[in-house]
Amino acid sequence: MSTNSEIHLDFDAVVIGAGFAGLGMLRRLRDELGMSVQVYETGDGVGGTWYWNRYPGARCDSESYVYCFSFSKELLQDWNWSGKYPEQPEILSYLNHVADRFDLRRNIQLKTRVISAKFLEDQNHWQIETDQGDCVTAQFLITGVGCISTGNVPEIAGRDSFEGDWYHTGSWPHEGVDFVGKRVAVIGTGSSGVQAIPVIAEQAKSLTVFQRTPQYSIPARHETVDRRFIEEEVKPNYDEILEKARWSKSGFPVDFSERSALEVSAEERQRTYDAAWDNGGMQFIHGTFKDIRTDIKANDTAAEFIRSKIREIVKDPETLEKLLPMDHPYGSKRALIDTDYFETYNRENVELVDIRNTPIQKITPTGIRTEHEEFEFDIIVFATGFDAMTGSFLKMDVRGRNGLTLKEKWTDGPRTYLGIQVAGFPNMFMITGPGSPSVLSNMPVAIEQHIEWISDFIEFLRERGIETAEADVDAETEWVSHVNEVAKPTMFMLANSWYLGANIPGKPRVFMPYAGGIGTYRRKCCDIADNGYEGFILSSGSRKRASMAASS
Ligand code: N01
Repeated sequence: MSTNSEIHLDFDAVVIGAGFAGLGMLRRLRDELGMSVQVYETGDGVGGTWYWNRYPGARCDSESYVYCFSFSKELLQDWNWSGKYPEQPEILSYLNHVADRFDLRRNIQLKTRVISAKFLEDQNHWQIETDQGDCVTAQFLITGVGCISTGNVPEIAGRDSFEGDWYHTGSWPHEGVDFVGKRVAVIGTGSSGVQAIPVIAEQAKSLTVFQRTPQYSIPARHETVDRRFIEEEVKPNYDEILEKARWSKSGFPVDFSERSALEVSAEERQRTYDAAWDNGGMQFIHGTFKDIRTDIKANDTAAEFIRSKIREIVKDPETLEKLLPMDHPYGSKRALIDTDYFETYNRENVELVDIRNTPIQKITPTGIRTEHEEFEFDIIVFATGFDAMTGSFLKMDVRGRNGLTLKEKWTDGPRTYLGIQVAGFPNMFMITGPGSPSVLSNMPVAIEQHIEWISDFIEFLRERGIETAEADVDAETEWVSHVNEVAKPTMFMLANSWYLGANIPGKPRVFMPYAGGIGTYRRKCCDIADNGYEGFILSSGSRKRASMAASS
């Protein structure tokens, strides 16, 4: 309902997605800013990534005590993780607990996909439509659609002719999959594949892994959580621990090494790598040497160490040869940690097919045919990743000023200011959008930084009666070149990875996340806010707005 002088909006803000980002944003806007908020979520439950990714072995690579929200001291003290790394069912329970504890569900509409969002220029607000027939208006549109949430099932010839069952790791059936007695294929050896393969191998009659790129991976050394560490060292010091994570390079409260791999003796280097391998986890990439991500010679020392470990583990010489990563530096693709990944290839029921040398020709009704062989399967698992960072945005019809679509705007790759806003799309805020550290950080730390910064910005706008905030196109251009500059000297540019969009045929090859570190990025965001939100065009419209009171 609108009149010339007054516009009635359905909501102050619409949030898309009910994962970590959407839940946190809803709580903050509704309970701290008193805004009316509607969340739309495609799934029939909350949880985002952790709702969909239920494949066997799914868990997070961040240690559990830092994979959480930090906004509630009581929540931090009350919640007890059971594993060193949080497992998917437990993360999902945690997010459901958050939804219940903070009474979030009443503003979340499940089983509802946002199909379009249009900025109505004459009225300075967004109109959002869903696949359930909703058509609502809101001053702010906030996306919490996830960075790795639109699955990539490659269009291999004959894919739809397969008569067995097939699954993508990113949309796993809730009732689970029974592999017992089954001949199973897994295509893909990224984070998902490396986690799923050892677990599936234990259950299946046979497992054939189709590998395009061999991986570097470090043992996770997953175990039950160290209760003494949590009760005596973490819980009493949570504030300091989380503050350290917030200003760190990658969202973890760890000390990064200041030593160069090239300035220590070979013995010292070996000792350092051995200790990190034995301790397991991300310490190998963060805590060994400062230059393994920036200097190819330093990187070679780490890469060769990992190859030496793979050689120690894998017994069959032919399989070993296929598993040795030789074509890209360590850490140029997402760093992996695993549980018995390489050991799994010593099992009698596991076979590895190198599809670089013998590409898949087609999927047949009964299995997979490569150039050299025909395989029969009951189940094919696609662990083939995601159309990351932009896929979930471009699935929706998002239109800004002059009817420009986000798809048109991002034809040559995503363009954003801070990974938070897009010029020409006023009042649309992205939580962990392309151009922000997001996937290069422990995700909850990156997500919360955006939730806080965006909601502070919205509060600033509301207090001053400013109707729209919009990234300035020059600020956006500068940010895009800064993101590129920062990525240039890193190893990330030396591999075909989803960070670069290289996994999706036809996707522009652009490095999408900000590689300068979450702490540095946070500082930049704070400075921009302190300078009156420089780089944003702020406009006060002439219309009076009557918005709903905070949701009841
Ligand atoms: O996907 P990926 P993912 N034919 O893109 C192969 C997060 N995550 O789901 O390397 C054959 O990494 C592809 O080969 P190549 C994490 O950020 C976190 O595993 O492109 N193969 C690769 O081997 C992660 O990085 C956690 O040559 C094809 C695999 O499939 C991100 O999600 C757990 C192919 C895809 O690997 C994505 O991980 C899980 C094709 N056409 C995920 N297309 C944890 O925290 C692709 N591949 C533990």
